[in-house]
Amino acid sequence: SRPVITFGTFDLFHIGHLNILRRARLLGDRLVVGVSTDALNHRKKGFHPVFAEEERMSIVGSLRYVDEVFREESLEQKADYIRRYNARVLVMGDDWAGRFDQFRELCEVVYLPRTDGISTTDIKQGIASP
Ligand code: C2G
Repeated sequence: SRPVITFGTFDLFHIGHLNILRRARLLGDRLVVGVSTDALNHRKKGFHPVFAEEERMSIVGSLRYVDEVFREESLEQKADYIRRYNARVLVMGDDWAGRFDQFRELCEVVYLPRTDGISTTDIKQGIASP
């Protein structure tokens, strides 16, 4: 089998999120998604996501492209997660290009182009200042 793994916050779930998960799933026969915890986001970005981790995990876990979700507790545990889920491919959007190249000794690493013109940050700004 050929499990694919990817990671993200997936806050205010939008079409860019759906596109990358669909394309990630096509690179293997099973997709496992690490959803960043509220605490990890707070550490990483300095604020909490709009939607709580339980809600973000439920949304991502209910998609037809997604076979399994787990909590991504720390950015530094990627190698552990790759091994635990026996991932053959790590997929990230190309905003992360080059950042995960060290995992090429464990699995393939693929950066997919992001969907243009949409982001959680833009959605939040659009709602705040219509
Ligand atoms: N994404 C995309 N197109 C967009 C927006 C996001 O392809 N318009 C992709 C990102 O490149 C990422 C995934 O969707 O691969 C999730 O994006 P975020 O929720 O912003 O997650 P991020 O903060 O990048 O978290 O360990 C890494 C982190 O957990 C990644």
